[in-house]
Formats: sequence, structure tokens, C-alpha cells
Amino acid sequence: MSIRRLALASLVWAVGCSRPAPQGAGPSVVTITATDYAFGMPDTIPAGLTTFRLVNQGKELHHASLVRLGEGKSAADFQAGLAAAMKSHAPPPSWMTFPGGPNAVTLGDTGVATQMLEPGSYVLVCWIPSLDGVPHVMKGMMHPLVVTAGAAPSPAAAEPPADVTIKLTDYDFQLSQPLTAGKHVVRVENTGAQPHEIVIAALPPGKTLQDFIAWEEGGEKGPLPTGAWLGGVTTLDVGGHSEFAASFAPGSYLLLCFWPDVKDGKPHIMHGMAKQITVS
Ligand SMILES: [Cu+2]
Repeated sequence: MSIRRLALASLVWAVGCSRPAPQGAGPSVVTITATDYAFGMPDTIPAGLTTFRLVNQGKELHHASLVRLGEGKSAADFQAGLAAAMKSHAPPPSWMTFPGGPNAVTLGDTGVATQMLEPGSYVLVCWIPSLDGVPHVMKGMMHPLVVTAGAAPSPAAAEPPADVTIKLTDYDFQLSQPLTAGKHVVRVENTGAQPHEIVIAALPPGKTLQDFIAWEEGGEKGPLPTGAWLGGVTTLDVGGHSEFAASFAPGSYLLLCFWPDVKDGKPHIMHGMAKQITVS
């Protein structure tokens, strides 16, 4: 089978999988293919519990952060609002809200996150910067998404059962229990007073949180002092929750939040929202 054929087959599969799940089944599954710098995904999906599978086929790190647009706002308003916010370093306007999404995974990997989607207009965004410091969204990495109410109420799909809960606070990650080696479904709750994310990176042997902070304080110059990125949940509104799945090998990991602070615009890692954990 040619590569083109394969790509077409996977596209058909992805679209087919975005149909609503039958009553009582799990969440509907939507596959997002990330490249440098675009998302391949459906334009319209039904409301309800939705699992996004983010397949990173790019050369850089990518994530898929959902931004819900307020009543009457369009993707063009989003772009205008974004440009203004970037210029003034102001927090995003209040008509943008953040229901989550799969966070960064290393090239070739797949990130999985599940959240409840209300009907409305959304934009999927990659906020991650390239080495030139420009966030991918400014290079065109955004995809408008319409979530439709559908004819019938959304099926009462069950959230994936989680075995660990991580609470996002101002500015910490609170684990219900230590993460052990193996596969986990992690429930993430934002119990803080402002939006937060969680993204997990493996630490290469001999590297520590201090190496990462030094890299950040040095203006993010040179390669990241991290190993593989294991995903997590992109920016979640206050009171929001989501689940993500990830597999952990024994070792050291960083839990990180890069979201800009509501008061000073600095990434939350500079406010202490960076935690080193050991998985055994
Ligand atoms: Cu944060």
C-alpha cells in the first residue's frame, strides 16, 4: 500500500471514529495528527465525553489545547485577540475559556486526554514555542472546531476510571498517591484560582529540576534538558477536570505548568509550578 493510500485510510479511520459512541459505551474518540505546523482533524464533532488522541508526526513538540470561544466569537476574533494579547502581554480575554486537551508528546508518540465537550465554537491551538521563541499558533498551528449539540442528548458515556488524581493549585501539583511504573489513567483537577496545565517530561540520568529551571532562567537557550515528553492535560479552567493516560518507566520526571500567570505573565514554572517526582 502506498503512503498516500495509508494516509487516506488513516484519515477515513479518524473521521469514522469521531462518530458519537453508542449509549453506555466509552467516550467518542477523535484523532488529531500534529505536524509542523498544522492539525489534521475533523472540523465538526458531536458534544459529549470525548477522547482526543494526539499523534505527533512533526519534528517538534506539539500539543492540542482546546480554547472555547464565547457567544458570537469566531476564529478570526481569536486570532485578533491573540495578536493583541501577545503585544501587550495581557492575559487572554475572558471570552476564551480552556477545557483542556492532550499535552505534549515526543515526535512519533501519541498523547491521550478525555474531557466533556459542550456544544459551541472552539479552536485547537499549539502554544508551544519553536527554538526561535515564536509559539506554533503564530505559525498557523490552530484549527477551528465546531461542537454540535446533535439531535439526541449526548450518551451517558463513562469517564475512564482513574487510578491517580493530580490537583493543580497555585502553584503546585498534588498527587493522591505516588505514581508507580506502568500505565496509568490520571484524573487532573484544577483546584487553583487561575488556569493551569500539566505536562510531564522524563529527566535524563543525572539531570534535575534545577537544570531545567536554569535553562528556563537562561532564556530557554539550547536544547531542553529533558528526555521524552509523556503528555498530560493542556490548560484547564478553574474548577475544570480531565483525564489523561500515560505509561511510566522507572525514573525521574518533571511535572510542569508553562501557562502565563494572571498577575505578572511569567510562566507558572517560575512561580514554583515545577515538581520533580520519582517513579519506581
Ligand atoms: Cu499553572
